[in-house]
Amino acid sequence: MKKRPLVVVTRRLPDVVETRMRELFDAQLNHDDAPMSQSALGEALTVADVLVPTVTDRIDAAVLAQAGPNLKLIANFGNGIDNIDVQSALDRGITVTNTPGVLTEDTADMTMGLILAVPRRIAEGARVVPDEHDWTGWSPTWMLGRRIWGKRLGIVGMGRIGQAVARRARAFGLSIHYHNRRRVSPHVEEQLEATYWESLDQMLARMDIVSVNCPHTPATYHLLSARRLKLLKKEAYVVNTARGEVIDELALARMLEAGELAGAALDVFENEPAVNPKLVKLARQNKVVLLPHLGSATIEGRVDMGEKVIVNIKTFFDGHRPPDRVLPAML
Ligand code: 8YV
Repeated sequence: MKKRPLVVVTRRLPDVVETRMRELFDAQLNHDDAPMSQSALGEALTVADVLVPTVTDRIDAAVLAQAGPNLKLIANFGNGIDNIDVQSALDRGITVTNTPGVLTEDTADMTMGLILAVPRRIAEGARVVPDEHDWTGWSPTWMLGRRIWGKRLGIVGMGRIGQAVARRARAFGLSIHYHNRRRVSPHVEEQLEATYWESLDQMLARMDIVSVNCPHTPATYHLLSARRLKLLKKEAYVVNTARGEVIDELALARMLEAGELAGAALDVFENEPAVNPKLVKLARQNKVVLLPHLGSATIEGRVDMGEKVIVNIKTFFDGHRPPDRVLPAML
């Protein structure tokens, strides 16, 4: 009988996923879910055939240098691969896979929630009834927000998630604008009634709401730099469910503090789990809504992600190309 691959999983996964992994592989699971240190990751790589990391693991060149001869596959539990030095892995002959597609709709739902949250003061309003005993009742001029319908939404990154956000946003009466490395097909543009902006700078200057939906790569690091953020209208809102690194977080916090933007709703941060204290203060003042990286946090989504990881490992060890290989062109 063929030896079962030793699969090291760095974090706790949904029960059904772990059970299936135990059935198929020699699975080394993380029962107490404590994040692994860099040295623990390095040690795991010396023995593993497969590593299953998550966004909380930094699989950098130093960790990869400790990889033993058996390590053939890094099957990331997650879509984003910025937690892995993929080039170093590929140079060592290690295949890398991710979990695209299965978290698109959940992340787009959360993005839509955040698009509504700040202008319509949802998080702020939700605190009034339970926390403040002095709600004296409805008033025509109390807690007024801003209308969503008829506003311009600028999507930065029109991939799967960006398009899923656009589909939802159209139903809310937003007009769809986007910037992307490559223009999407005329068919998709037509379906979404989306306007393409080749110049990100020009788009930013004209939007009411900007949603970041691109991956974090060397090319998108601080894509929304201090200079670009300054191009936004004072009445604009910024939403980010992609990666914190795409926005210069400090510059954004400073502008919000100075009242140079209407608000922001962020699900991701530059140095997770640390969040810029200025943003935390602004959240207490109800100028921003901050979520703890919940974009894909549904039971269904996490089970589907686990299923993808399993299929990637299984096909790889059955001698096939795993369906979600990360290719150099994607970096
Ligand atoms: C996941 C994500 O929670 O898949 C991604 O890229 O950002 C998240 O939704 C995380 O990556 C799991 O590793």
